[in-house]
Amino acid sequence: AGASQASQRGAFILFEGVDRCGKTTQSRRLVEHLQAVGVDAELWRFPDRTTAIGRMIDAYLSCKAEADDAAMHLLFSANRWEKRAALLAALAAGRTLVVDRYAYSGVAFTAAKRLPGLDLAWCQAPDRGLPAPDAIIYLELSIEDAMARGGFGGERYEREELQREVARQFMAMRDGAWHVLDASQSEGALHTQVRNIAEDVVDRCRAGPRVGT
Ligand code: DGP
Ligand code: NA
Ligand code: NA
Repeated sequence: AGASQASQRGAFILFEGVDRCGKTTQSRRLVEHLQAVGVDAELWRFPDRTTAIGRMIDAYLSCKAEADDAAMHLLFSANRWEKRAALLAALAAGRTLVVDRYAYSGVAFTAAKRLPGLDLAWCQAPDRGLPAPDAIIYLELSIEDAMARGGFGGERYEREELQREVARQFMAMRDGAWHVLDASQSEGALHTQVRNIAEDVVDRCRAGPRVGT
C-alpha cells in the first residue's frame, strides 16, 4: 500500500485455449484469488462485445450477421486496439489484468479457416504492436474432452473440425513464454497450478519495467 505501490505495474496474464477448455472459470477463480490475497486484479475478456465494434462481432459470432472473413479478422483486432490505451493505463496504475482470450485467439481462429491469402503472417500483422502479455496460460484440452463437456453451443466457431484446426494453430504459436496446462484435470488442481504461475508473474512485474509496445 501507499506511494510505492503506484510505481509498480500490474501483470498482464492471458488465458488461451479452444472453446470449453475452462478458461472462463479459471480466469474468474484466479481474479477472486488474487483479490483475496490483496492484489489489485480485474478480469477482462476479448472480444469485448460491449463496444460498437464488439456489437458487430457479437452479431457475427451469434450468426445474426454474415461478413467477410478478412474484414471480421480486422474487426477482432480493432477490438483489441480500441482497448489498448485503457489496458496500458490499468497496468501502469498497478492493476493486474487477467484476460480471457486475446491476439493468439485472433490468429488461431482465422488461420484455422485456411482461406487463400489469410496465412499465418497475414493473420498476425494487424495485432503487431499491441501490448504483449507477461504470461500466457494455455489450457490444453482435447476436442473429444471439450465436446464431452456438454458439446459446443450454437456460436459460429463451435464446430468439431474447426476447433481441431484451432488447436493445431495454437500449438504452432507456442514458445517459451507459454505455460501449457492439462485442462482435463480437476478444476481445483488446475486452479492451484494457475495460481502458482500467476503469483510468480505478479511478483516479477512488481519489480520489472513498465509495459510498452
Ligand atoms: P468467447 O467469448 O471467449 O467464447 O469467444 C467467442 C468466440 O470467438 C470463440 O469461438 C473464439 C472466437 N474468437 C475470439 N477472439 C477471436 C478473434 O480475434 N478472431 C476470431 N476470428 N475469432 C475469435
Ligand atoms: Na465460446
Ligand atoms: Na472472448
